[in-house]
Amino acid sequence: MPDNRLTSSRESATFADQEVIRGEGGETHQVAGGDVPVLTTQQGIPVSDDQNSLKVGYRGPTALEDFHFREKIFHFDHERIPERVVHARGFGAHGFFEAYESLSDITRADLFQRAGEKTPAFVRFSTVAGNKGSADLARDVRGFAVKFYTQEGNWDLVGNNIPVFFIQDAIKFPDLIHAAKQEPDRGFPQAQTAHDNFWDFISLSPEAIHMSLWAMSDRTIPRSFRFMEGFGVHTFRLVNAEGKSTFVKFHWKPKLGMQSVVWNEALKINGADPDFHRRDLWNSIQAGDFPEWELGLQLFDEDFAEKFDFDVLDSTKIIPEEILPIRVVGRLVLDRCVDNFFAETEQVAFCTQNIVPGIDFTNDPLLQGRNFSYLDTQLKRLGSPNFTYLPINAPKRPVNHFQQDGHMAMVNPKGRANYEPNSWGGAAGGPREAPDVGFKSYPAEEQGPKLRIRPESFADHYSQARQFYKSQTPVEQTHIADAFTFELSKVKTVAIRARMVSHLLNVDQGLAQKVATGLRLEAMPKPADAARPTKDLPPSPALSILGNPPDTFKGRKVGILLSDGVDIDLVKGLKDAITAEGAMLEFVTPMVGGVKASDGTLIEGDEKINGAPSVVYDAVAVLLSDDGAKLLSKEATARDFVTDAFAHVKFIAYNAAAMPLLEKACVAADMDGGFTELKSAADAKTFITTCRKLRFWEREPKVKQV
Ligand code: HDE
Repeated sequence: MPDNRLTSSRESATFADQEVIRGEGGETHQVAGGDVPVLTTQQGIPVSDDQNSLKVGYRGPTALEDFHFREKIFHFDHERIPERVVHARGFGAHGFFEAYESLSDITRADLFQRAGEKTPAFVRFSTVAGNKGSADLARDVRGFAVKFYTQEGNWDLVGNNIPVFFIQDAIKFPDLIHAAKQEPDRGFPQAQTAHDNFWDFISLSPEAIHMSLWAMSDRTIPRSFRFMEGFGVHTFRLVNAEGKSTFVKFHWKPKLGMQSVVWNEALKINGADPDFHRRDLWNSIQAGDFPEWELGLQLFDEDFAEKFDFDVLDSTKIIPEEILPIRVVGRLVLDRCVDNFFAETEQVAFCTQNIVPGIDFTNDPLLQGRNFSYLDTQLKRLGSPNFTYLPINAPKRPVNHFQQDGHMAMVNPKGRANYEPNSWGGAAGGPREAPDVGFKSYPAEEQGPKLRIRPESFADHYSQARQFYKSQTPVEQTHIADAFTFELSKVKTVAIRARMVSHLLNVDQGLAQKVATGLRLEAMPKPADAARPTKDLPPSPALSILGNPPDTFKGRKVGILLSDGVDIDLVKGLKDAITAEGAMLEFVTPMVGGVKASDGTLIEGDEKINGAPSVVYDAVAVLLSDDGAKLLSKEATARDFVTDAFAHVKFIAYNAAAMPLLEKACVAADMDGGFTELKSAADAKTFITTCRKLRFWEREPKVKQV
């Protein structure tokens, strides 16, 4: 019998697909589902009854001697470890880094020596301010932390998706984070900076203004981890075999280009699917659609550093790509999801101090502080200095040292020698240092008085903020003004709103005016006192997301709303066009069991209409029958599906029969170039080609009046 079903690109998992590996090995016994391992306690004692605790009498108290019950509850009670003090919510995946060329002239780091060499890697993406259980689409910086398991030890490049930071000196980090997280008296708001404490701190810290421009841009509401850039932020050093040092800034460029959502969409995604980003990464890797980034280096010497307008040790500044081009040297591919979230994503410990021979630090005061903080925090979080033995943290090369014992010591070398020098001779004496191959710090010359100062060269806080704003397209500039207006509207203290606007006056008069108007400030404040006047730097086009579109719809997802009786050829044509582009699709149906198409084919639903609002898709299609349109135009969730897609300036495909729904959703009278009518299957290709622009931005001024 022919299989009369049409499914989307997402195959549903069956129970049989799921690998059961818990408790592998040991004795087995027969149950209804087959031969399974015998359930045991942690001590390996076979368990006869896991449903009932041991009681005295039929309705009596539980006996203290019920070791199985006590062990089970005891372990459960201790399942949680402290969440990260920042970047608590994260999602990780495995992959590899592949070098395109040998960089042996610049660095002796092993992973950069041989073209084509692959180094295993683990990446954890995160939000900064929210707690572990917060929502993925918070307006926030994203962490982009990469652990490279090189043949000369682990190198952690613990970066963000924004190339600058809020503060210049690590000593301010606790203040910044306290101000950003929930207010201590009330414990809210969480996972958002739209509150008084945050903007109070920022408005009192001019050094934070540049990063606030980035934070209020669309960079902080990415569509997916897969469509984000990453940055090492600080200036690091690369050191070659001759000991020559070259300064470097690290960049990650997503192969599929950058993409963000719009703010109203972000708010709604958080409700519809708080796991939107992690689900997206998981699904794309499981589907074999492996996310990829290229590693780019900005390389420079002391001479460049001297001549550059800003201090290269100041993490609130970038070096524009137009001044110092990026050299692409390799790619990072994420091709494997974790087997166990806790063991890998939660227990992974990134430390900025983890560098390998050929890579070194600079005196960036933020980096210097980080080098203390990460190791320190891992001890608290993971509970023992032996966290380096956890498989996710262990180097993929042998380790040999004389450190020993401690909580949870899992790798305990044999033999007598636990110190050096010793006179036990040969292998019995244990490892010894190797001056020829071991890590050597770059012998930078340092001297001077001990001072608690901020260098003069760090004093210009506004010029690059202005440059960033000027580098954005008009649509992006509007989003920045809207984001400031939104966040400051949540600030109750009017003086703080005005103080922020006083800084924006030093960035761009027009931006300050838009925000002041948006807030209905009674009077425009005076510009904030500035240590340095704002320079009018030339725009850096590379800083815009919309100015650098991807020109593909690959990796994106279409939501197709269907009803019973839909024309099967239209559905097939659209599915084919989407698949040919390398994009994904989901069928959204009135009932999850699916719809019966015109020819009787069962089209299985991926989502029920109220479980998949259009915010979770990049573009939508509404393909209905006459009866289907009649039904769905009375269904609020179907109307929202269309209204939201329209408001979020998405491309919309429809068939003629769907018009009653478009009318009820109040979009029929405003149909614009973002709509494509699918008269026949051939029109689907036109629709997908149109979707490569990702959004129909021309519509935005028409749907936003306030
Ligand atoms: Fe972090 N940061 N940070 N940070 N950071 C942590 O370490 C810290 C900074 C970044 O997925 C903590 O393991 C200080 C810049 C990422 O596990 C902690 C300062 C950048 C992650 C810490 C900074 C980052 C962290 C908390 C100011 C971008 C998540 C948990 C000097 C270049 C890593 C942990 C993961 C995590 C300290 C500033 C990125 C407390 C003191 C700048 C991606 O140690």
